[in-house]
Amino acid sequence: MKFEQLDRRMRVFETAHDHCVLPGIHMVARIDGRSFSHLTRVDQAFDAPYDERFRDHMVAAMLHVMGCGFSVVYGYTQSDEISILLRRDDATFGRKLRKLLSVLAGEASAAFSARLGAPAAFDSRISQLPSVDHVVDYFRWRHEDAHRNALNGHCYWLLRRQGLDDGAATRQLQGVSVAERHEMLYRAGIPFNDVPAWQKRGIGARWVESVAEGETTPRRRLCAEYELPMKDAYDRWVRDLVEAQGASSSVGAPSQVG
Ligand SMILES: Nc1nc2c(ncn2[C@@H]2O[C@H](COP(=O)(O)OP(=O)(O)O)[C@@H](O)[C@H]2O)c(=O)[nH]1
Ligand SMILES: [Mg+2]
Repeated sequence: MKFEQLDRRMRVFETAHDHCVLPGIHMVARIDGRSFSHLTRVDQAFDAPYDERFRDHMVAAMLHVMGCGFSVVYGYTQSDEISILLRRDDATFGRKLRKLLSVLAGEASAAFSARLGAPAAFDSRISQLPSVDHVVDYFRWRHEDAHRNALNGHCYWLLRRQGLDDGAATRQLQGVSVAERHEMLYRAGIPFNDVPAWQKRGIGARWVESVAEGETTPRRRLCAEYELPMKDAYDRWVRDLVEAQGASSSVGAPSQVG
């Protein structure tokens, strides 16, 4: 069989089920560390529940993904996950899911591993959201998950530091209300109010246009936000970013990551 014939014959098995995201649908990719419970506790000695080195690797991976050729409106990271909102009209890879999912996971894995100095892998999934309200709800959902993770993580590791093993600490927290968890941390000298915002709310990133020192023309730069607004103010922040994309035509390769 000639190569061209063989190529046509086999290619169909790869592409017959290719799915493309419909035009006009908002796409948010969530890229999540694979077996990071093991990686953070066993393979690498990261501080728990939060480690600034781990946070910095996650932020670096997020900024890398935002700057690697997709048109990204907003990035958000908390724990071992990164959410990426693509521009509504992003047409990278013809909006083919197979390509988007594998390239996003690959880029995040490469960037994180390079920082870590050891192999680490991410998976990815894409929510296809029909309206701006859904996009706002998506980010509120991850934001509230960050808040719950922070409260649970601080309580769990407080008990671990007090000598309980994994099973005992988990059992002790069963049925404990949010108010009681706050009280427990307060009594241990960790008032939840004083826990840094990046732990409770996650970290956002967006493109901003600014003139750097020594330059004259403004450039688009990626800017990470470690003090995100809360609750309804966060909804408005996300909504403004989503709605601003209609007014901006800037798509494509980034100028600089800063
Ligand atoms: N030690 C440590 N662990 C972290 C940090 N951030 C996230 N993790 C861990 O990353 C894991 C993320 O959860 P999940 O994705 O459900 O677990 P996975 O399926 O093992 O990747 C949890 O076990 C977190 O404790 C950190 O700053 N320090
Ligand atoms: Mg994970």
